[in-house]
Amino acid sequence: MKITILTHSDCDGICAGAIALSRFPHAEVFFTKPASFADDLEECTADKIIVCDIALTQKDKERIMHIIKEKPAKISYFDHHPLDERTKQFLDKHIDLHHDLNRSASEIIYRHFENDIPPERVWIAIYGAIGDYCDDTEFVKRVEKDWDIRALYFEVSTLVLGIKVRHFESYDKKRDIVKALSKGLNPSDVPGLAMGAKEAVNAEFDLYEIVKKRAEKLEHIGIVKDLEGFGFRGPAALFAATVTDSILGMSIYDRTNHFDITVRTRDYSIDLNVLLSETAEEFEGTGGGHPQAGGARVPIMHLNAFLKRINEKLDEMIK
Ligand SMILES: [Mn+2]
Repeated sequence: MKITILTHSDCDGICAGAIALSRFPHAEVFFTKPASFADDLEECTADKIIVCDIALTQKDKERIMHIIKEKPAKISYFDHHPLDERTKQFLDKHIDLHHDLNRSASEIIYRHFENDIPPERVWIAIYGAIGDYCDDTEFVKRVEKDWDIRALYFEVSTLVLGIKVRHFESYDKKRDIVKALSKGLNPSDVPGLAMGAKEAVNAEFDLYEIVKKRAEKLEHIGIVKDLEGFGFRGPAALFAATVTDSILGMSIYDRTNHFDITVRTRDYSIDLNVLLSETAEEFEGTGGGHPQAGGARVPIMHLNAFLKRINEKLDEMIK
């Protein structure tokens, strides 16, 4: 039986993929992303397909449901991105669905396969959870106590930061990481990854200095625009909040007809997924993500109104 793992290429996706590969060592591993998932799923010829950490976009949802209906393959889907009720019901009926908004994809898939893989693979679940800011769960808090958490933090930092450097940009290099983790190796065992993490952390501290000079405050939002180094949008957004002492930070890029906005918050009582998806929609844009890490695309002409509306909503929230 041919088994294919389709997973996301960020830390959580790599870890979830490694857990799947640990369970099915002969499977093929392919990386995908929300924008290309429909094509990748359609082209997949495996008898069994395991999908991890891929959000279903509004745009492709109907097409994906159609593909699922037509495909004879057994599909398992492990994910934590928002899913509307109708799509969820469809998936529940037609595929093996494991969905939970409050846990990382890595935790979801680990808990599903935990009796069929070595117990030490729980480390990978913890790396994925921390990498996606989803470690504040009862499960992660409990298992973290079984290990030297400082060593685990070293490993997750190696992975999260190491994959940011050019050497690990390619899917082939990321697949090597998935294979290594699935066999019980740690991120720091992957040749070059720890040095890559050091390189990335240097770049991140340099970025902090740049953000400190360039960030501007617009009421509750710290903003940096068009920074060089597109790969550090999350930290840039967070630093913009920090250096301006704002609730929210945004890293904004001009994309000719729209703005690409990465958002982080320092106030964990705010749900960025809800805030960004609802507000972006008011201005003909799209937005969303996770409670503490999100993004939006907003048409050029609506940016100021979008920011004003976010500030109004934050005013209400902090009252
Ligand atoms: Mn994830």
